[in-house]
Amino acid sequence: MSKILVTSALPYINGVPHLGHMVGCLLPSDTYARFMRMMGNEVLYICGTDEHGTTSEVGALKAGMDVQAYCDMNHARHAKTYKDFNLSFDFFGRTSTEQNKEMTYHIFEQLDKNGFIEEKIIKQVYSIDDKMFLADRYITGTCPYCGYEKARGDQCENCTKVLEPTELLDARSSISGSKNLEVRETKHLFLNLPKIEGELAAWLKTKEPFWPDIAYTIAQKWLKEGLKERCITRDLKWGFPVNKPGYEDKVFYVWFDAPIGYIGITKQWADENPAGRSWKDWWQNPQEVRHVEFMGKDNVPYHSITFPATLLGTRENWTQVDFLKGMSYLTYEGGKFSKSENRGIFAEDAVKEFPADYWRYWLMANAPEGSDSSFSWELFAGAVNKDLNGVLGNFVSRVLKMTSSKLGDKVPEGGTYGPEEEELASVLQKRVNDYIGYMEAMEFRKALAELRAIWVEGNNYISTTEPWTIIKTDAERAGVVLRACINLIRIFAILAAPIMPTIAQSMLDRLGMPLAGLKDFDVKKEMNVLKGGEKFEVGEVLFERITPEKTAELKQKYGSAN
Ligand code: B3M
Ligand code: ZN
Repeated sequence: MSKILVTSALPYINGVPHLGHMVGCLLPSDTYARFMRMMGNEVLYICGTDEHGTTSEVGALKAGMDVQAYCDMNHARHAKTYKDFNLSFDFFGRTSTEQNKEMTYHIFEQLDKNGFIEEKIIKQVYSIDDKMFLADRYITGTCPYCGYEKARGDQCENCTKVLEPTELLDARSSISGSKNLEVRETKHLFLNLPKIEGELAAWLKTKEPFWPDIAYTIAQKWLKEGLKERCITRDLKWGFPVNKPGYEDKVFYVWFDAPIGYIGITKQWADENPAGRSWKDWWQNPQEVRHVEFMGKDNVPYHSITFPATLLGTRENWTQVDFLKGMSYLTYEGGKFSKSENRGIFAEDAVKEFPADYWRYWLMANAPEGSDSSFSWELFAGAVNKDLNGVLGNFVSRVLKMTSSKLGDKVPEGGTYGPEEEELASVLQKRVNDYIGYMEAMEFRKALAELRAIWVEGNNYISTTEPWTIIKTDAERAGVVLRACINLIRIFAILAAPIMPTIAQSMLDRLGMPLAGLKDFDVKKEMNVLKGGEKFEVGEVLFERITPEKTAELKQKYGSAN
């Protein structure tokens, strides 16, 4: 048994998670955590809301709320959505806690002591009316290159040019609209990344054979371009006040304390559940812990460069990321999800339309692993109707209904498996091994294709053995076939459990069987778990079909691509 620490990028508190966020880190991490538990490992799965930064201040301002109250409200909203999606976090915490503050202070002090912190004076735009320095993206103005009037201070969305906020014409605060702006000098702290670059590159090299391309290439690109010093403080009120004399009125930059949040949240988990739990067993135990992280590709640089460098600079024995699964983006009908333009389905609405497992299946089967993938209502309805309802659901109801009507509500007894069942077990064993291999490697699209192929084998078996025909002449043989099929229902449930936990449970409940593990999964043995005589229930249909009318209605309701 190994200790596996699973983390997923910590979602920003002010954002409303859409399907892209779900599939970009949350669902893959949950699937992996569930799978690794079923493989008999000791798993700790940690997540939480990322709460600091200007966006929280601005969000609270717009909502007319105090920032803390705004974060409390949104934290609860995130937690509910993830619960509805059945994410099996061991703990869902927050980055704004005392525990994280303590951890952030400690790490900063170590970095400072070891000479990795520099002081610099920089120029920033100050809004006199807002009484605050403005982050680059909170300055709006006319792009000097293309004339676009709503260019942001960091980049023009229209011509994609990267800008300095001082280049904007007719610049104004995005918060109040005030043009009463001036450039002021301000003193900040920087993390000296160039100083640790060599050490970081050597560390990264040890990951090369294991990390998926998407993460490794991004990290290498950053190193190749050469690292720059990174400002880790901000002139804001919402955040952890900097624990260094002369910086009391500044806070740490959100990207400094957010990844430390994984550790702070683990400490919160240990503090709130003191029975033998220690955060150090997970975070200061690199020899025994394998740390696997999941995130969208935009977050990869922070987790492969900045945060590992931060931990290296402390000169302490931290658990670093061992495997970084970077994901591409999911688009909505080929375009961007946008709350403000009312386009795309967001997670909290998704579970109101269909059970979470429908989404979990579709999203994982179409996970944007190598490149971006696109959600469309037709594709979604197609998968629910064909794969879930047509292949899996049909198999389950056909087998249970037929057995019940022809032979009664008990698993058929008598007779023994013959060559057909031997053959089925060996075909399935190969597929199961592949499925488990893909899940271990976090190649989710391939894993789900294999899972579906396993269900198809069940359908092929019942079509070729035709128990409905042989029952007329050989009831015992028909009973053997149906017993094999009922055992397959249990096997299919166990295999599907990391992806569709509720459906899996419902399948097992019909058979009165508990969930079992996946370690050393032996199909032949598993096909003999239900020996005959056990009571079962036919139950309701597992999946509802989605009609073309419903599909059209959903498209209308959630918008189509622009
Ligand atoms: N909150 C960005 C995001 O949600 C950021 C991740 C933090 S991980 C420590 O995509
Ligand atoms: Zn422009």
